[in-house]
Amino acid sequence: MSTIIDQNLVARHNGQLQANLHADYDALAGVLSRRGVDIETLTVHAQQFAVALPSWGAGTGGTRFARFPGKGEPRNVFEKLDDCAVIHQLTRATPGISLHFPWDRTDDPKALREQAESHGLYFDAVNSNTFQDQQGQEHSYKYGSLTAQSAATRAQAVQHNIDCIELGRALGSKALTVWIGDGANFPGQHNLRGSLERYLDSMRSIYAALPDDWQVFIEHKLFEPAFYATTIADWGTSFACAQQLGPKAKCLVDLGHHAPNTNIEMIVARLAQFGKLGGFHFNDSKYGDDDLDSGSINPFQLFLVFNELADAAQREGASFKTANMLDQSHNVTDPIESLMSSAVEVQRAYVQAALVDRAALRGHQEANDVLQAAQTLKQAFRTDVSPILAMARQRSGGAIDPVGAYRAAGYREQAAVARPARAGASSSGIV
Ligand SMILES: [Mn+2]
Repeated sequence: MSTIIDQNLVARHNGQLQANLHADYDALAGVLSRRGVDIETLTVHAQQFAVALPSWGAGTGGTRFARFPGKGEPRNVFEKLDDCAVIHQLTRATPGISLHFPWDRTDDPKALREQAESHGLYFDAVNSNTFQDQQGQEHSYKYGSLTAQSAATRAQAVQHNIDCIELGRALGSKALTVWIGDGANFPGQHNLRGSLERYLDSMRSIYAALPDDWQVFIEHKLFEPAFYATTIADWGTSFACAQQLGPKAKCLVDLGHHAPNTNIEMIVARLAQFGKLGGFHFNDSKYGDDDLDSGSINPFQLFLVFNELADAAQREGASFKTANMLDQSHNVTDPIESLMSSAVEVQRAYVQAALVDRAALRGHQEANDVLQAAQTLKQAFRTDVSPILAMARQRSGGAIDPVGAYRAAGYREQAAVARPARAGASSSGIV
């Protein structure tokens, strides 16, 4: 596997942190051992974790008000791939990349796939985009895409999704994620039921184009850009549509796409129970679809989501799988640093969830010992598993301190020289 940052530099950086890591790891091993937990099992578990990177997260996203680009931002999908390779090299937790078309469209998918494979990367779900108009496009999506009143507009949106499947096939992807901004800004703007009927009709055509080993993920979002009634606004609508479409259709949960205080872990449990949990877009939010770094606002919620995933995995065994992806927009940080930090935070929740004593939890639940049940979860959440994560990274060839190693390597400074900014070259956004 070829690496972008010199592995000797990573090894030297790790060397400086080695002694402290071993001391912390040994101390944690002792704590866990008193609880009957083997730290080595958890470290192997951590090494198996993977979350895919959003190609669009490699650049500065901006808000509805402004975008303040950073230095050395990737200007095309090949440069995005390089940044993703750096993130994976240092974290060893992000081997997948989720592309967004047409932002990441390439006429040479073979070259893109070869570049990815040379860095040990693969392509996770591909995302279609019918929430904005592209240059030269015949029909506008101003009044909707898959739900548009105009049959020609709907057909164009369906064809774009089919094109995404074709390009995804060439890249080795196995899933298409569909998020639409369709909806209404005014009561009466459209017929609420008619809009969903047109959506289902369009999705049936997309579903029919899926290869046998593919899935389609329906991503719901409460509001924005439609501020009165979004067609696919909630998990109930998403679930109903996935049921209507068939076994290859599943629901995708973006953590930021719910009303404040929504019990997202319960949505996860429901979708898992009924076999319709397809995957995630991880991020965090305070007010709405803020697309903040994962775990930066509400790490307990992230832990509780993974607690449900651990429960589902225990019930269903190896057949239980979800497509896990990050989906963030970085406005004030270096996107590479944010994505590395987020990958580690999601991995942290994954390991903490594995620490939950499920037999004890079940016992407390059955005995109605509410306090001890809550404490069982809290004990796992309160455990600082950082030494396990760092050890897992190091053993897999990554960095004990990914952000520290990244800064020491001077990657951003080199990218700033190699990638002079071009007007309009960035393709990042909030999705
Ligand atoms: Mn998303």
